[in-house]
Amino acid sequence: MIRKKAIIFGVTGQDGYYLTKLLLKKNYIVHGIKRRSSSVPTNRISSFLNQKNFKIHYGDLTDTSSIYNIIKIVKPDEIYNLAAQSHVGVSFYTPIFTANVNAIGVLAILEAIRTIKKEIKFYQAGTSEMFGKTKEKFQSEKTVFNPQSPYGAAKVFAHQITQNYRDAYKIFASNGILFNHESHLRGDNFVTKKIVSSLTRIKNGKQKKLVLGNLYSKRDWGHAADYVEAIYKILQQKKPDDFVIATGRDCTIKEFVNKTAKIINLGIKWRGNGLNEIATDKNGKTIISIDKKYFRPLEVDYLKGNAAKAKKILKWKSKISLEDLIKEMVQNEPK
Ligand code: NAP
Ligand code: G4F
Repeated sequence: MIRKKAIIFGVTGQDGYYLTKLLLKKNYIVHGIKRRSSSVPTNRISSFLNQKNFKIHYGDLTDTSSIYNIIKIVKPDEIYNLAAQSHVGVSFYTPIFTANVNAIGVLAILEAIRTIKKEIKFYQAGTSEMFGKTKEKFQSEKTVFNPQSPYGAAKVFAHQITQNYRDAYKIFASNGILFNHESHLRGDNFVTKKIVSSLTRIKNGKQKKLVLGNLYSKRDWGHAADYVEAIYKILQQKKPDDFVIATGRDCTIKEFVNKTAKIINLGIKWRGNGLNEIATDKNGKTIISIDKKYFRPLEVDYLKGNAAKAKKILKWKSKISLEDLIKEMVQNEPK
């Protein structure tokens, strides 16, 4: 039996873990690309490191030669580009690095595919951040992009250059437009992980306070394990295309805090507003407060996706509820 070969850029990240697990289960040979500077040991993927169908290569999306060489050596059937400077807030501090990785890095992969082997199928990890400020209640593949950060703007370039290579060179290049998806493997500085970890530590007497930014933006949160199934399906279609992947539910940051507090049985009461808003515990002690430093120069106020196209064509829908996602995150917190 001939096994399919896949390259995953961004293998050490949250989605990298879930996608590797899925592809290994489907009998792929997976070539994961990690940076020299990736954390050692690569915690999320350590369980794959001794599997014979999993191979690691050093590479960096800012180093075009490394991308070219890996693709030339492996000549994979599929490439999944999950690599990015993925933090929207950080992109305001590192805009040029973010653009180099998230925009030019994608072009470098496409150029390598075009010159080495045009039959390689390519997946680009696009994002709901590309919609940015929008008037549309539900965002779909037809919604106009209006990004509000260097991160979002770089991802729009990546999305459009992927479409451009598809049209110009007939490369099987597809974009996912994924809304927020989380898990216990989410990076510590994203808001869901920060809330779950901090409230758990507060409950266990290991932390005094959780400090947050904007409590009132709305996000459409799903589970990463569900979303990598959609990513895989996108590359198994007969023709390349772009798909919104979302749950169709929205929730504010404050509602997420309340749901988490309820799940871990931590009684909290809110009072005040703006920068003075706080939450207290049952003894009246402040356990949540707000700091300006976590606000962004521009905010994306609400995101809620319409994944009807994915449901119809990919036969995909989100299966894990927000409550179950939070429970899974809580259960995996250190005791
Ligand atoms: P993540 O956990 O932050 O992982 C990002 C990955 O990119 C890591 O493996 C990181 O490697 C790698 N990376 C960063 N800079 C790189 C560079 N210069 N060269 C090569 N690799 C580099 O992100 P995620 O949540 O798994 O998301 C995966 C992708 O989906 C990202 O492109 C993100 O922008 C996009 N996305 C995510 C969401 C979401 O809600 N999670 C939604 C929409 C789109 P290191 O370990 O070396 O840092
Ligand atoms: O968790 P966040 O940092 O995620 P954000 O900005 O929505 O981006 C994530 O989802 C995108 C998909 O839409 C991905 F493309 C991207 O790679 C990333 O995975 O922030 C969520 C919301 C924001 O409105 C932010 O202002 O939470 C608000 N927030 C409030 N306090 C905070 C905090 N965000 C963070 N990170 N930290 C806070 O203390």
